[in-house]
Amino acid sequence: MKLWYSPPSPFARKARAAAIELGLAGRIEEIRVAVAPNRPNEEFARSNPLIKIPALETDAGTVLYDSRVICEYLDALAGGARLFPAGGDARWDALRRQALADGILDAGILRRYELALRPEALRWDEWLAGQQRKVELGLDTAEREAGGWGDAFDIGHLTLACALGWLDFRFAEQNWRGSRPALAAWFARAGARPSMTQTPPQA
Ligand SMILES: N[C@@H](CCC(=O)N[C@@H](CS)C(=O)NCC(=O)O)C(=O)O
Repeated sequence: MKLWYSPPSPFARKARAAAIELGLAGRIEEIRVAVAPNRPNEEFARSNPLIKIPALETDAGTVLYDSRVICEYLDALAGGARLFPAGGDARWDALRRQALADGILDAGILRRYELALRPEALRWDEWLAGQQRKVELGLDTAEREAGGWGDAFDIGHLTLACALGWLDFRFAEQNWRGSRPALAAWFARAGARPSMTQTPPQA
């Protein structure tokens, strides 16, 4: 299998960390690719028409995207029901948690693009604040839940760990831990897993 990724990408990290959790990393060749919404990578577009990472080419030659599909594919390849509970409340809880963490990342990445790519004169402060509100409310929700997670680690926890690691990487000055002690304590444990320590975001 081939995985298109870039070192800072939290969504690509989801796929890389899932592969490690599932014992599949050795079967994946990682291909580094540069993407940015203002510079469409036309060569990569031939593999993923959305021109986003991650994308995974299976051994059968099918290209899968996005991170949610790739992670669930890897889970199935590893026998199933490892990161994605098979059914019942546990499944909906894990998928909802994944959506929460993906949503934190979506809002955070839109802010990152606005701040890093859009010319300063064209920035829209209310829009930036609206995205930040989503990040804060998402983190507050995780804070209320984190005390009950123990050492469970499903796709929702994995995604949240990627999101928190990315916030530390891109927006450390926001100090998300400041008002969220339960989430901070959880992340201190989750972030120590090999799947996390082997995939830190890098510039
Ligand atoms: N929902 C997608 C989001 C992927 C995504 O936004 N990836 C970013 C990098 S972290 C990207 O490729 N951005 C390029 C662009 O937006 O053009 C997923 O879960 O894979």
